Amino acid sequence: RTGLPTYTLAEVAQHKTKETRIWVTYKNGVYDITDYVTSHPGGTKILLAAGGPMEPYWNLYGVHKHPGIIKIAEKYRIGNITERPPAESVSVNDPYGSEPARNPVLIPSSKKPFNAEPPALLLVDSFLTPNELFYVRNHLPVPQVNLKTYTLDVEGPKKVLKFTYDDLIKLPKKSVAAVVQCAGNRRSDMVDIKPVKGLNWGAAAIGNAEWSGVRLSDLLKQCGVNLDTTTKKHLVFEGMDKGPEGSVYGASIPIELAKSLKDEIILAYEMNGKQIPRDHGYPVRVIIPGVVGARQVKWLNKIYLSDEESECHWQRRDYKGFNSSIDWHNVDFDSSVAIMQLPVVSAICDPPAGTELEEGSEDVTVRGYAWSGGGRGIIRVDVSADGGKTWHTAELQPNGQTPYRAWAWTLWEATVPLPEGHVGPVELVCKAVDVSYNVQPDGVEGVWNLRGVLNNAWHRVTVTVPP
Ligand code: MTE
Ligand code: MO
Repeated sequence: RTGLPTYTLAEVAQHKTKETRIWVTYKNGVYDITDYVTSHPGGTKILLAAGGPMEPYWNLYGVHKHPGIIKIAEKYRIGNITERPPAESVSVNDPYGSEPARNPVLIPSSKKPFNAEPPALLLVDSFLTPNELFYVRNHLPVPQVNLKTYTLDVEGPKKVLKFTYDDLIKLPKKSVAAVVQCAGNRRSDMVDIKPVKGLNWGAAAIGNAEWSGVRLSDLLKQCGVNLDTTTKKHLVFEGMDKGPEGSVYGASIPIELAKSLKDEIILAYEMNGKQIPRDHGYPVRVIIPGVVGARQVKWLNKIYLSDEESECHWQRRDYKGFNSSIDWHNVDFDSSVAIMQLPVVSAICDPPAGTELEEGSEDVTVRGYAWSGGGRGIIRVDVSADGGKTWHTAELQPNGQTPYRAWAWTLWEATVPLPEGHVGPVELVCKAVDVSYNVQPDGVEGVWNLRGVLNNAWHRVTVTVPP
């Protein structure tokens, strides 16, 4: 439409709240949706697009794919955008020149290598996190893999077997619903205490998917390895993604852990019933349920047993915990243990921080996730709407998991009353208890560490009731 004022994308980006009015773009139109927000059938989710394009969200939710919606939108049109975002130019020498396309809904914390998380609000919509919304944690460029020439090397004591993709998919298929969580999830809450080195993850560097593939034990057997009797000390995995000096991403788990998980470790070629996307390890990644993301090696190239831990930087010089008095001048990475099973954690996903509740709200409905490493199921989640003084027990969504093999997460919901006539800020807090009665620490201070990993402190989110 012509005759309307024009705005730059930067101008649109300044309109994200009711005070400044809420603007979004669709194609080359600018829309002021402030007055539409409260009547949106999808609730406040529409605010995720505030200050930016609607397309990523419309593509996510099929309900928007009908012509009527454009008509509704046109009522709110206030202008046109002056420019299109510049197309990213790629140089031929860029090691990141052949990265996969990504869903624009993901919020990047770094672009090369690509690291991104979805808005946490979207995590609680489904027990299984959709592939295109699953957080991405890459340390290196995504390798280009040709299915026809791909092989997975599995080294036994006497022979090395090379499994092609076709070999793998012919073997019995096993599925497991399991969380993959980065040790750095919720790192951004640690930064307020003291600076940490690492990507500034919010609370969505976690996802829960159904992974399908081949049992590791089946491949090992074919190579003459019996996990029960082996005297080797570590099970080592190598990826295909290479750094500039040729070193590859890799990881290992102690053999005792491999023994206890046994048939549950899978070499997955499917994620939620679809071929694993490139960002998540196409064509094959290992899934070690209950264990930190860093060991779930993607683009799997090689598996072997060893008396030594993986030599990889991210096994030996990273992804370890320290006390809060250790900093970069006195850290000795050899003095700590590589993170494996993660501690119990939970987070509030809905409402997002900063949400304005409805005027006169008498209660607030809070939703989130909880999970613990090692298959320890969640038995309780507590929610507070007064900064942690009083608690309400959340309702746990049934997830079909057994208590000591609960690899998947637990989604929960609680409606918590607010004091009568309350206006102003409300500090929402959640904390979970696992089947071993492990609990979360109340504050970040005690668990702060220089790399900002393992933040499982009570999760706090402040929202407000307008006057
Ligand atoms: N595997 C390879 N080959 N390269 C990597 O950079 N990152 C690890 C792990 N496996 C990584 C990898 C880390 S730290 C995490 S948290 C998970 O993959 C993230 O998995 P996702 O990107 O599928 O969410
Ligand atoms: Mo990670």
